[in-house]
Amino acid sequence: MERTLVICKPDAVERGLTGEVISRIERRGLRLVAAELRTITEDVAAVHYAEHQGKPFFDDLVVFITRSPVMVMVVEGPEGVHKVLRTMMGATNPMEAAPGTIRGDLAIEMGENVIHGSDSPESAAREIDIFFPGLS
Ligand code: DAT
Ligand code: MG
Repeated sequence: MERTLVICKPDAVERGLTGEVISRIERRGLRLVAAELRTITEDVAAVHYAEHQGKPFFDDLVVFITRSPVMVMVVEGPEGVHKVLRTMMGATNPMEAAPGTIRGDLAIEMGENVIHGSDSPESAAREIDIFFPGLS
């Protein structure tokens, strides 16, 4: 089994889409290990998005992810679950996300793309430890 970190971003919570996102994850056969509505601080955002520090969109990303509560979740499934989640999420830019994916069905703007999912098992372990220490 493998665990990955998923975040329903502020736009998703504001639009009442957390149920839709969680429902898709559960219907796929994946299991929630932890889930909590939290407001991410600037410091935690900077650690979580450390790989993007210095990029032109970094400041906007931090403003966005800290603007209102998010639903942070640890999701468990078979080995490779992070890839399953990434496939379900669709492309980073919702304009390019395939229909049937979460972003392809529920989003249109790059800056408001509904969901975060870890991009590797190493990222998953690092990110889970930020939000739910001990659960990776
Ligand atoms: P993903 O969320 O698909 O893992 P990422 O890790 O490359 O994508 O980027 C994190 C978030 O930053 C992404 O969800 C939206 C934003 N972002 C990425 N690239 C961007 C860009 N070129 N312009 C504006 N925002 C961007
Ligand atoms: Mg990423």
